Amino acid sequence: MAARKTTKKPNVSADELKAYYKDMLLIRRFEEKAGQLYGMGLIGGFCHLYIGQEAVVVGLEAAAEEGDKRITSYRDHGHMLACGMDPNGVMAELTGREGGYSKGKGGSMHMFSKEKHFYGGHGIVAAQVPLGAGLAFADKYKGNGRVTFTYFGDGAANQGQVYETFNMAALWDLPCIFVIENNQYAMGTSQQRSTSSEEIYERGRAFGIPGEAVDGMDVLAVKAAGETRRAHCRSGKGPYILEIKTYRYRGHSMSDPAKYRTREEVQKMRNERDPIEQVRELLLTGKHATEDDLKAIDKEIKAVVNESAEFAKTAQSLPSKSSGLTSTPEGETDMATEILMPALSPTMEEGTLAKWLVKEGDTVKSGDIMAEIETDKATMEFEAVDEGVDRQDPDR
Ligand SMILES: Cc1ncc(C[n+]2csc(CCOP(=O)(O)OP(=O)(O)O)c2C)c(N)n1
Ligand SMILES: [Mg+2]
Repeated sequence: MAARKTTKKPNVSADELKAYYKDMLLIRRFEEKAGQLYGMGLIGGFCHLYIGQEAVVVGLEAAAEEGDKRITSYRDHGHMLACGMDPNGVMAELTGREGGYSKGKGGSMHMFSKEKHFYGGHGIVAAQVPLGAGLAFADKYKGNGRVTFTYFGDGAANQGQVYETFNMAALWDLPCIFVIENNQYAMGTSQQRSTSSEEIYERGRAFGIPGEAVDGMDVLAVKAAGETRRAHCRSGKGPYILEIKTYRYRGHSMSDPAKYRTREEVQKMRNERDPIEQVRELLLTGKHATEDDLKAIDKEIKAVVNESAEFAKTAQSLPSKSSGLTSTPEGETDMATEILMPALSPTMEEGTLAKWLVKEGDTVKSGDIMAEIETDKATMEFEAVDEGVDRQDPDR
């Protein structure tokens, strides 16, 4: 049984690198837009963003082959986009529209695509793990050589049904890669506080399932591990555990002010380990792309995401409440974007502006924290939804 860390990186072409850059950027921009629509009251219910974790799903999708299956938790928008589901259909589902993947009745956590072999979107922690083994069982039974990618979190890895599943998957040599997306937190609980052993990939040892840890901020490392372990499963050797060490930049869900960790911790990860920036660097230093090429890709991705948001808004517009905060792209005063207080629950609609974290006139980037609002339930943070100049209008 092998239980070790991988550092191997594949040789990769410029086209492949560009494809990963694009795929990760699509997820990042899509999620930022989803956060923005949530803040505007256009998305209801829970919404768990995947920002920071993009390399996990993009790397594994690069290793997957036609007909392979995937199943995951509620933090699922990235998985849908990476396996080729239509951004318009995903965004429209978030806003509860007829054109959404579940006709607007499933929302963020409940979307499926038989065509793309995406089996959800599951809100009950770890519930997708036995289902993933079931999908793999079906493929083994049919003898079609397909592999199932069963994703779950570090928190879910402490659930009993995961180990019942490991037992059966090992017993029947199921072609299943158990992908533990270890983003270091389960809601507000850090891995150190919730998990007895640091190396979750070793948890298959009792069942004879090998595992390894992978750097989840490095899309090439993820792809390499995915390819090798897919071949393991395909060759009839049974399941494999990939613990992919990653990080989520946002709170657990849109209503989480993330007070259990410092802003510096998040910022350090963003500055030093960002998966998209790493590929950007490889593209530029390897002279595979120029700054202008990358700007053109950015523009293309923004257009796709803006179109999905337009599509998601066209069926009908929902009422939204203004907080009076605006962010204006530099030099374009006719394009102010209102930033609206995200609802924490159906009864939490009011709050007090506790403090501004930027000054009037400051330039902000998408994702920067701009202000804190105190409500009777929690302290909320406002994030900039686009790049621009902060305008604080007290009369609104
Ligand atoms: C059976 C069950 N228990 C508790 C919850 C509440 N809950 C939702 S997400 C979550 C944390 C899961 O964390 P993790 O598996 O690390 O996934 P992440 O959110 O980090 O992607 C909990 C406890 C739930 N949805 N289902
Ligand atoms: Mg987690």
